Amino acid sequence: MSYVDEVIEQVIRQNPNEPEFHQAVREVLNSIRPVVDANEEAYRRDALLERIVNPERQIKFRVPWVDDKGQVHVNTGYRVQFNSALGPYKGGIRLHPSVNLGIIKFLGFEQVFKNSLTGLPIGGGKGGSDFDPKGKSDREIMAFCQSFMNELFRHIGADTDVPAGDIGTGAREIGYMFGQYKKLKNVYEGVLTGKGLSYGGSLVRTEATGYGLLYIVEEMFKCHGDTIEGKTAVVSGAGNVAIFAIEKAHQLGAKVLTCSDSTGWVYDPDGIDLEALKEIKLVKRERLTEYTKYRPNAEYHEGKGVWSVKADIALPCATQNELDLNDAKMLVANGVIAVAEGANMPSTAEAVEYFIANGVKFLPGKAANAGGVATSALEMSQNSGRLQWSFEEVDSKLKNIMRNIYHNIDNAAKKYGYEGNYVVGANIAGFEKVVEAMNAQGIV
Ligand code: NDP
Ligand code: 2IT
Repeated sequence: MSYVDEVIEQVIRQNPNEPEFHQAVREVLNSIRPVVDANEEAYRRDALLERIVNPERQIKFRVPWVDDKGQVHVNTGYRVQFNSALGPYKGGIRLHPSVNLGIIKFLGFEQVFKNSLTGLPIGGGKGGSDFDPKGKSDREIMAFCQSFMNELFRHIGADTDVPAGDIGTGAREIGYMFGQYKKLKNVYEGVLTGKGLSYGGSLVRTEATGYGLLYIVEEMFKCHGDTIEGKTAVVSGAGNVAIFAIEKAHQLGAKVLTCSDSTGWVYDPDGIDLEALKEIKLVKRERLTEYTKYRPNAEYHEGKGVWSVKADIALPCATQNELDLNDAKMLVANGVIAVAEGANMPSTAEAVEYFIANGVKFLPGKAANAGGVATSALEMSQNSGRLQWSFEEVDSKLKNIMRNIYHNIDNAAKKYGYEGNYVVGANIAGFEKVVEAMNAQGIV
């Protein structure tokens, strides 16, 4: 049996009931087969793949908090410090009832290679809790965030591990966590990113993932003699990533027809009204059912459905495995040209295979949504230097990073005979840098 297959089998055996982690490991290890085959003897001797798939450290802890009625709740907190070969662990905190160790491990594993692709000095990690922020008062959110930090603070630091936002964690939550960290450690440092602008945040970080997604799509189109201007797009999600992906898509001249949340989706034939969407989601924290009150010509549908709408570009920006083989077939039948993942692993393995087999230009999340964490790393640089860069400066650095990622993954795919396969390109390019750093640092 090949070394890759042995390690995949081992991961499944040793990490039962973690299907998302298995899926992420399978995708990466299958992609890097050409590199592993060329180095099999040395990699086996050094147990390189076993070291890559085992997190350096996993922390699981109790998070007790009191609701507004005086009732005590207990959630579970996680931080998986996956790989520090390239720099301090870096990755978001997900607050969602579906969170479990396997989901945090899949996200942490992906983060290692994504962070490598940014070209910046950041290792990979991820954290979160099964806490559900929906419907909670600000005081309840603060109580949860403070309790979460009461344990997490001893494991993180500006040079150790720097968490940030993800599903359910935005500027409000980061603010409460930062305040509690400072209180407990008596240190004012860039221990979290995605901070508010008044206390060390970076301009463009809020927009970075969505903007970066469109910058890499733009570069890919440019290299194929095409542009985003005049194209139609379907977007899923209505959170941080989706909103700013829609904003940049509109700025670049595309028309975005859809967005969604966990209860339903919106089709707006005139293009999503961003003012309305921001008001509903960022200001009022309401459901998408409200959208048609602002836009009577739009349609609201319960459940899932954005992938049934005909468009040139599809941008899944909600969550893992939200786009399956049937969705991929509908998109291809409707003539989709490009799919770029704003979310982490939103397409199932079968969907990805179908896109690639049908000549769709497919940009995987670890490349396409890397603009968020890249701008987090720029926030870390500004914090270390006690500086604040202008919007234009950060935005132009972000644009360059996304262009470089595109060329890096495109070249890696070509080098190994997989031209146009950006999944293989991203995994190989991300992997090679991590391996070089791990080899240089010895068996640790
Ligand atoms: P938000 O919490 O801001 O928004 C998430 C959006 O996705 C919401 O509209 C939410 O709907 C929807 N959603 C979440 N879970 C589900 C689900 N199980 N089924 C259907 N819809 C769902 O998160 P972000 O925008 O920050 O994150 C979106 C994705 O992007 C995630 O995969 C995240 O890991 C990834 N990502 C985020 C980055 C960042 O900088 N924030 C960087 C890189 C990747 P509802 O509100 O109804 O739950
Ligand atoms: O998945 C991701 O890359 C993020 N949620 C952002 C992580 C970060 O540290 O900014």
